[in-house]
Amino acid sequence: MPGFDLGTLGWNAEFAEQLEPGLVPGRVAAAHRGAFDVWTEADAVRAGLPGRLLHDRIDVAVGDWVGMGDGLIRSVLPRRSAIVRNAAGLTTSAQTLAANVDIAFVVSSLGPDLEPRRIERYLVTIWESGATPEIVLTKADRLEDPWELVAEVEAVALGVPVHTVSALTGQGCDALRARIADSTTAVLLGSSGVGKSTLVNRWLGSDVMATKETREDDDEGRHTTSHRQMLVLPGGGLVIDTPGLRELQLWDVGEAGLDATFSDVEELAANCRFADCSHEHEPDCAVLAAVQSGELPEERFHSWRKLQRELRAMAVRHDALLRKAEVRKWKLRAREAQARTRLR
Ligand SMILES: Nc1nc2c(ncn2[C@@H]2O[C@H](COP(=O)(O)OP(=O)(O)OP(=O)(O)O)[C@@H](O)[C@H]2O)c(=O)[nH]1
Ligand SMILES: [Mg+2]
Ligand SMILES: [Zn+2]
Repeated sequence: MPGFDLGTLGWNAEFAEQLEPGLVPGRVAAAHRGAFDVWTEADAVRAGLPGRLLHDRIDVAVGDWVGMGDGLIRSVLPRRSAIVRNAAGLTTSAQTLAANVDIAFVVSSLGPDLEPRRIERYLVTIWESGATPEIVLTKADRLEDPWELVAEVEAVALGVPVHTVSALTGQGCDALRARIADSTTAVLLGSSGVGKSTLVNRWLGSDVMATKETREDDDEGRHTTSHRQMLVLPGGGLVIDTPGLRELQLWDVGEAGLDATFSDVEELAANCRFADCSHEHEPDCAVLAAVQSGELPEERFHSWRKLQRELRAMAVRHDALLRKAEVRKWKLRAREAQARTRLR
């Protein structure tokens, strides 16, 4: 396979400064089990990680810029943005869905399964990531009049653009494509079956990504795309197609994403009598007053509270894990010191 022009992949002076001398820059285009497709100036290679990085459980994601040496990934350059979720499972661990992304498209299909609450959750994660969210509503052709649903989404979007498209008729597809500028990277995130890969294929002008065969509506939910894949769009720009996410568990302990997604609630809260108002029972609580008057929809208020609780719980668990790791390190050091004195 021929090589790539790094500039069109988004390489810039900032990244170049971070690269250790002697290493060759490359961008991770796909992640497979234990191996990565890396695009460099010379070619596209399948590369693994050296034992040291494996041991450190280093997190390599599609979109990462890496330093290559002897056919292995030697280093991961600091990210400009990273979309991180809590990996499903018993323990909390971060999983980077995509790195160095400029725009994150939150994709849902227009229909009965459309869930504004799920979109809110995505927005919190993306605002936290450093990328800019935009909302994409697909399969506009299935509805006579999608505008009521679109309005419901716009109500949770607060200044985030909402695009309505149909990959079947082509409606809105070119306008959406135009959002991805030269040398910038977009990622498509959303449930399985909403039409992410169909959209990518339309932009590429050929069926590069496998899509679901049937157009049965009740077929949504089973995965067709199996791994995250970065693609170069004709005319410039990059897009990362991802397998459908069943759920998006929040990660990161900051509240920046929450504040950005719920700036309407934050604005109200600024008018509460007490600066540390919990918005539960305090007198002159502007948030509760807005819920009572109907200015702030009750569901949105509950959704905000729920996400807030989730972030707090995560922060606490995070702290506990850190403390445990510290204690373990301490004990180990004490034992080593003991062993040394015994040897003397
Ligand atoms: N009617 C209609 N069907 C569409 C549209 N876009 C996609 N589909 C159909 O929806 C189904 C799922 O599309 P995919 O592109 O495979 O969905 P996906 O989001 O990539 O799914 P995963 O890879 O599993 O995450 C396919 O049968 C598509 O033909 C659209 O705009 N209108
Ligand atoms: Mg797909
Ligand atoms: Zn209050």
